[in-house]
Amino acid sequence: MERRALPFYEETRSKTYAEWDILPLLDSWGENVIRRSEKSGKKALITGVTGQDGSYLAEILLAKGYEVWGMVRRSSSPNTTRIDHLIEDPRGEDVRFRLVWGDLNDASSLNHILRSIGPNEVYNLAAQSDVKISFDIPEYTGDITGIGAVRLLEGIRENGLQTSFYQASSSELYGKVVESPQSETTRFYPRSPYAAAKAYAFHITRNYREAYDMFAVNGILFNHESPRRGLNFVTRKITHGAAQILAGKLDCLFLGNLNARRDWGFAGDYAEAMWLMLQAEQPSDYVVASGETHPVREFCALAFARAGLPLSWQGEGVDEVGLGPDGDVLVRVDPRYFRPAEVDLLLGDPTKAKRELGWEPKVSFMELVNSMVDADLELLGVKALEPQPSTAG
Ligand code: NAP
Ligand code: F7E
Repeated sequence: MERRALPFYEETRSKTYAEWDILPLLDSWGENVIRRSEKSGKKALITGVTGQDGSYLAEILLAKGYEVWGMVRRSSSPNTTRIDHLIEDPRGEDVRFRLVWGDLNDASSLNHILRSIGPNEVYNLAAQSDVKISFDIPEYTGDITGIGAVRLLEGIRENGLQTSFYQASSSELYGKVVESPQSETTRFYPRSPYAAAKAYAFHITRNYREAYDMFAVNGILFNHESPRRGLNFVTRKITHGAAQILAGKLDCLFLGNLNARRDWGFAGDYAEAMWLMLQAEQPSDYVVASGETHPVREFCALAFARAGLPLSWQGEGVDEVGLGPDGDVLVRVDPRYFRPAEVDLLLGDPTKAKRELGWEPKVSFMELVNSMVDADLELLGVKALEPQPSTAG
């Protein structure tokens, strides 16, 4: 019997991610990840299922035969766009993907969810995840991104559940880095309210492992991106911006610190690492990274070139501009996007995850850039310009 998707909300949407996001990229990433396999008998709860990572993880777990429960918070407009393609009629038989209302700031909802589902695995991906915005709403960020983790851990402990717990820790913990590359033994130096909140969540997760013998682990994930990345993060802002310029909807893209360097990978690969961590014999914390670092300027140049808008850079500091093939200014610096304290360089060492978990990323940096640009061009219904003749030589 063919399954009929029923939106979580009593509304219909014209376009879902499924229509444009399952790109050739995924050919190199894995099989059609949405296809389900035989039931594994395992139940997983994902907080943050509506986010970038939550949507990939849900696909991966469904493909592995899990029954997947996603926690969704109330919002005034639909926030399930990334998972609409997974939603089924809850009245159907053998429903494998279910959504429940809850919020990381509401312990009673978390306790109720944990008690009634009794999951084998909990993936805590929910967070106020925007570093820049965390300077504007520091207390809220501490409550959700930090204290939220202990609300879940307590819920598991108090309900006497035998549940493995994954905490979405972050390379932002390294902040003003004390060494490069950063590994599991590198000292933390948080540089934002977001990173300070993640530091609390990291340590409380480790503490529950040691104090209560829980299978509770931290994945210290470096930046990971995809066509599903939020528009306020720099990679997606750039790829969407290039597409908007081609569509005639934007004249110039304004960015912040072009010199910041990040270790970027593909979110689908990183979601696979989350699952691997909970299958390990012993609970431990792992760095997940590509082992390469690139400046924002380079990501921007590659993305614009993919769109057929090769840039040449002129000027310095806040006066630096990226000129398009016709000499138009397509990229400018706007200090409003600078942060009160910046993380200048991140470069991860994923040796432990590769050795102990057998984790290997399948999508390269160039494939990531290209797939994000291609997805945004398709989303906005435009094509890349023909490659321009080289002016060099
Ligand atoms: P994201 O796209 O911003 O998703 C965040 C998720 O958290 C969304 O589902 C959001 O719901 C949910 N959420 C926010 N506040 C909540 C609350 N009070 N109660 C319940 N849910 C709430 O983030 P992501 O990129 O997928 O990242 C997933 C996790 O990994 C986050 O914890 C992030 O901090 C961490 N992390 C991310 C990266 C990265 O490069 N992506 C690297 C390291 C660590 P709405 O959809 O309703 O907003
Ligand atoms: O910034 C610089 C900015 O916002 C990357 C989150 O998922 O990864 C993410 O945090 C860099 C920074 O990501 C703009 O200053 C320049 O140096 O894409 P981002 P992030 O802050 O690294 C970590 C691992 C997480 O854990 C977080 O949850 O790019 N940058 N110009 C800009 N950044 C933004 N957002 N916008 C700009 O215009």
